Amino acid sequence: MKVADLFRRKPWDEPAPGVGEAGHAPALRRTLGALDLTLLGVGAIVGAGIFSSVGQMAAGGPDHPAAGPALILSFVITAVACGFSALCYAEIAALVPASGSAYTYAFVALGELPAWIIGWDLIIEYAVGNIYVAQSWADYFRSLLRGSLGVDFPAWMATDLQTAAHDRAIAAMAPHLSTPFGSLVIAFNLPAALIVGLLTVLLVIGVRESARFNAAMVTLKLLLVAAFVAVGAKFVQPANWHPFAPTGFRGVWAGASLAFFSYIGFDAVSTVAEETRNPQRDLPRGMIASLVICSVIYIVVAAVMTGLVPYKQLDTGDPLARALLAVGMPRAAALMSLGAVIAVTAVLLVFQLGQPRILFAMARDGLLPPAFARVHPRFRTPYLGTILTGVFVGLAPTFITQDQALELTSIGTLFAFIVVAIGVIVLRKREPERPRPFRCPGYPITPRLAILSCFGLMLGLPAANWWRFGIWLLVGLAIYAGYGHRRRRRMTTP
Ligand code: ALA
Repeated sequence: MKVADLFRRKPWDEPAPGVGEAGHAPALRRTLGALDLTLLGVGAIVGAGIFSSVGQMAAGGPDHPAAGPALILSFVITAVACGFSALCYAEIAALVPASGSAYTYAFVALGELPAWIIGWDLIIEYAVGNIYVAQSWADYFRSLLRGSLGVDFPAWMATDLQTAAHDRAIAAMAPHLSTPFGSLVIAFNLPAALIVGLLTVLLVIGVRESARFNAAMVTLKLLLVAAFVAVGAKFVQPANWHPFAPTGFRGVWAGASLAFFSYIGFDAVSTVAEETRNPQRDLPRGMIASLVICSVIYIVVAAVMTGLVPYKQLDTGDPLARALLAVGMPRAAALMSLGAVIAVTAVLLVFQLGQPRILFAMARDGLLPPAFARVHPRFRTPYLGTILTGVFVGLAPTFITQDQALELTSIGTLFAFIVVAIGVIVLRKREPERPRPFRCPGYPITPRLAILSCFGLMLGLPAANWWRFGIWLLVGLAIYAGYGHRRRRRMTTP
């Protein structure tokens, strides 16, 4: 293995490989515009973070201090950090409007090995992140069933093996886990598998159809968030905002790091570059607009939520509903469970959409098996990658706990954001003349601030995130040495 090979860069004007070759359909179908992209961004962003983890951010947890009402400030800090990154993404996505998002940008700017590392890392953001999101969906779905129909979905069909084994170990009897088959530990997350299965079918059928479904989900979730703000604002007690930052800056920073999860998603817009009619104009628009819209929503929701009840009461998985219940609005509270199911459905959809497109780009470059680069002859979607991602994300909640999935997601995404900002700086130096349809304002300060702020947020994450991430990268490097590097397509450096 020659060192120069590891840093061989992807040529700029290389025709999309596989196009027209046997076994490949012509190309993905270009049907999306700026509005579709903005809605896909909002679809991916507003989800489990604001409907659920936001409570623990405010109230604190075993491994992080409470942000308290200063959660509002945490959301502002993270919005600014993501803003720097979004501007970097916008520049590089318009410059390299190809499927694959940060993977492709790293290949063009830095070379094969960094690209592989980022491609592997993006699996954490998309597929592993969606394992967490699918489990959250199952939880909200069960509480919606309980709250609206009084039906209890059996716990043993909506859990994972590790949690089930743990529950049995600490309780001689774990009645909620007993099955019609006796005391067997049967743990499977059926709701998670079903929703992922349904979305996979939709995604195979078409990107246009998927974008329409997403638009409907986004409209509904925005209406429900607006309902929370409109109803909640009437009951805000400014006294609840004191003390504003109960654990000082430490709490605000930990809150900002955890809030990062809620912002993940604007970057997912870049994965549909090859399905966008005018990617150089619309990718920057979609990413920046979705981030701005969601930042405003988050800051307002955090202000209302922490104004409704003392922050310690928010230590729950459904803080928006809990806050409305506390002020005597049970109907509005029940609507929040519906809002969570709808919001999280869209998040699942967009990340299930993005992952196969990254695998598609990697397979097209020969770093992954060619099956991932197959395009369906009629639907013009990367169907095999979509189905494999669906099977992986649908079944993984049986083996991986929610915490384990969550602990990888934010750190992996922050790492990708850092590499994108580095890519912007490197390409400005290496290719200064190349026309840039979108130029990151404030260059070179903005990408540097993106790197610094993302690294700062990484430092604020609990330690378990770091070692899990290290192990993930080592496994990825082993696969690269054993498969990707040997099988990659021959390419010439530009
Ligand atoms: N931002 C997405 C969410 O909060 C991942 O669910």
